[in-house]
Amino acid sequence: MPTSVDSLAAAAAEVLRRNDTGRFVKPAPQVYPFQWNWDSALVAIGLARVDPERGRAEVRSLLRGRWRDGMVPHIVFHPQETDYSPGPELWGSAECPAAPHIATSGITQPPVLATAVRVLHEADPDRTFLEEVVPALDEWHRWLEKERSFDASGLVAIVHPWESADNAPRFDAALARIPPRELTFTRSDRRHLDADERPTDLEYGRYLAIVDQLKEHSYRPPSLREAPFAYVDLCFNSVLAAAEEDLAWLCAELGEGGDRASLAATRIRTALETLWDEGAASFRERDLHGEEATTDTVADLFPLYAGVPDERRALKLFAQTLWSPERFGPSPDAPWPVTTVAKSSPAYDSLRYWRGPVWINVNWFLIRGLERCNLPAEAAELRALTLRLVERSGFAEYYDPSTGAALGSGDFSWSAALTLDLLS
Ligand code: 9WN
Repeated sequence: MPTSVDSLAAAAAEVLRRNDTGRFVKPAPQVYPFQWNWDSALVAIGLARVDPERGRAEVRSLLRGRWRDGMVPHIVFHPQETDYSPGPELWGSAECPAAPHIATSGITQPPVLATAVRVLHEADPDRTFLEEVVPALDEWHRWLEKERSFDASGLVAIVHPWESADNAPRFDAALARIPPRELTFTRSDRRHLDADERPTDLEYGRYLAIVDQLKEHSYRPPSLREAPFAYVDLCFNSVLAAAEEDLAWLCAELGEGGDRASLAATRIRTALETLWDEGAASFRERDLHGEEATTDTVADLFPLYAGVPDERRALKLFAQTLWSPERFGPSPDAPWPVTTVAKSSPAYDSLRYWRGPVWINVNWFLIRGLERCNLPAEAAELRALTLRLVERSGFAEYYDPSTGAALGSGDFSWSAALTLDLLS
């Protein structure tokens, strides 16, 4: 394992080079052979540090999968790779009126892309590139506003767990209402990864049942109330608030009015502020269909990333929640932060995917959030521990908070990309 900053950066850049298919950087060498939405945006943020031109190509490549109504899909199935199931056949995007020529999924993912374009532009200004991609970013955000908002607050709902941290326990109650469908294929993740580290077959059956129902309406349910799953995810909304601000910044760079984006950002941030729970020292999210949401997942801390809490709340959230040894912070028996589920929660599982393990992208969002909320020393502490974890265990998809051991896929692109950003 590399030990110095230079060799860590070189190793990270090498992972991105190896995962580069020529058309896009795949999230991982074997497990994820296609182009995923927020993976590509996070990869572009890392590429901004070493090869901005390649970063711009990553953005262009993702936008090739854009739907005619503006949605940027969660997966673009570039044709040359096939070792992933469920693949393009599940989605049948060719049958959907708004779909592009290239096969894609019918749902979206947290909109990090405008932020990535801003990071690229700050690292290496390129006005022509902005002129090319800013209209697409604006259309995607407008699409979210139109298709996914459910009241005047500006908050949006996700319609599938795959639109965020899929098997996080916050979705359990909502998913329990969905009758699972039979798995008619062999899960490709099982060929590469330990079943204890991945969602169960029952969860997969429910994910597929939601897709089936959404597909009946070409992935555009007549209303969110009629969607089988509709959840006001704090990770997604906080990422959107920050992305709207970044889009407004990009519009200003082009000398264009970014009023819509800037107003949207303010509205979402104001709405997020009202979700603060003083007793829990964190924010609270909700299931649009009225079930009690499972709380105490790291999404509750995401409004930090959008700069929502004032200094008092940010400090309280840090001291009593993010850094609390019983909840998400380092403790003697689990010294690696930030856990994706509070250790005090009955749902906490140190091995399984989004149900406890540490993820580098989550830490990166929180580090930016702490900086933004005026807690630079706390941000530096988390950054140092995050880099130490990567140095020790490599660029894993996720990590066991107790041992720091690598879990999921190795050579994971966004872990490498965000290491480059954290080092810069
Ligand atoms: C389903 C690619 C993606 C990430 C998601 C992560 C995982 C896919 C899967 O991998 O999801 O979309 O096969 O489980 O949950 O965040 O974008 O890295």
